[in-house]
Amino acid sequence: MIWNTAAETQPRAEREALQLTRLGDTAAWAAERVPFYRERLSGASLRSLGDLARLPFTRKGELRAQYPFGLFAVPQSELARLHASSGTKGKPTVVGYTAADLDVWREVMARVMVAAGAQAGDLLHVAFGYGLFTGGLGFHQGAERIGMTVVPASSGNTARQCLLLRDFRPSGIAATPSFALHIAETLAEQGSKPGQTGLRYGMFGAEPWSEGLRRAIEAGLGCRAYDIYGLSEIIGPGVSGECEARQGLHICDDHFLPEVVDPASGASLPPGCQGELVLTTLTKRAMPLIRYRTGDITALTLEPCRCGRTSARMARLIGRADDMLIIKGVNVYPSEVEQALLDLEDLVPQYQLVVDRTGTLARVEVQIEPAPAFLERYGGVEAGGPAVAALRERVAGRLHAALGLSVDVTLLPARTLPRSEGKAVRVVERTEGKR
Ligand code: DLL
Repeated sequence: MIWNTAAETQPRAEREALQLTRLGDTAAWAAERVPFYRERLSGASLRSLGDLARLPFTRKGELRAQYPFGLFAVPQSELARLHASSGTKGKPTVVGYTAADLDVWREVMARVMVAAGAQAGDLLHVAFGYGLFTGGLGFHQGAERIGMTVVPASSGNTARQCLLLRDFRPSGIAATPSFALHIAETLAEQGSKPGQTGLRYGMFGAEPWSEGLRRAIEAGLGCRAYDIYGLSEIIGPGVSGECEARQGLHICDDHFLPEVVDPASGASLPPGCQGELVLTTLTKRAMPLIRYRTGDITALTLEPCRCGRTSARMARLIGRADDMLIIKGVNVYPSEVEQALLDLEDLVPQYQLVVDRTGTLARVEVQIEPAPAFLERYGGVEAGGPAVAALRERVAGRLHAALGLSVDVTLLPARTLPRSEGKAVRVVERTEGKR
């Protein structure tokens, strides 16, 4: 199903003409109303979409420097809503929406949710956090626009989430993939079989997740899992999402213009090349952003999709440029470790990477938990024994083959790794003397 056929299947040439007109309007709007952009855009001529590459980037640090309201293009009285990014360091990045911006957000959410199978009349369980984080309210408003029945469960309280899922029997669920997995694990512990909740589709995002995790969630919840991407600075969830084909995420590119650049040099990269996603808002009024460096690593394609949508698509993210670890000179994204591990039967699909930079060379320890069936068969990990040692070897061998890197592997007792109720923390730094 397609939510907005006219917009989503618009021929590419028409789409690009619309993008150019909207880009000109956005640049003029920003230059006129935001001092930060006035100088940067002075003398800019936007005769073709290619001219965009000559404009300066906008970076996260510059947004922080304008805290809280310095980048707004409308007075506070014209703002309908504020949200803030979930960053953990220092002050949050504040974003604002006019009433018209909220309408755009509902529209793009409706598109990505319908692409994942959402329909009017369905019951939707929203287990993203509600509040300044854009996840909960973003899905909530999209669901209302479609005409769904929303259960605003928010995040946390996993036992209660399981109770609601069993008793209300929603058609869809929206959550971070790590929280969805935690819910699936808890349902299994309570004796529910996958499929018993009646879920048909799940919409997951807000953090990187691998195909292996997708399979684990689908097996655990008995539903099809779809990837939805977005970031607060641009709008929240709804920038892009997968359709039935699940061959990349369709970008709502009549509202957000994508580019991919080399993260080091900033040079534009052609379709198919992996690099940093840069987004320009085309319709946002409260906080237009021009060439925003998302920090997210992906590749674009303009190839037609079998679903009929004509938008640019982005590949599933492998992670953020700043999540990349450099271990013994090898570049590693946590999602690559996840992908290598999740197909191993004898493990639960949970892991943590402990990075130790206290020595001269950074080391990484991969902490994992054996599956309950394995523990039952061979006893706890504390007991040691050849089966535990063999499993450790197998994991180390798999990681070496996938990453070209020797890592220390630690098997932990059941339920020791922290379970996530929002965005999972996969990488922790070991400080001296602390294990
Ligand atoms: O996480 C918005 C969102 C909510 C997206 C719910 C999808 C679902 P922020 O808190 O500003 O906004 O974090 C944005 O999260 O730059 C990516 O690094 C990461 N991210 C978001 N979606 C995905 C995804 C929300 N599908 C940051 N896959 C982004 C991988 C994702 N990473």
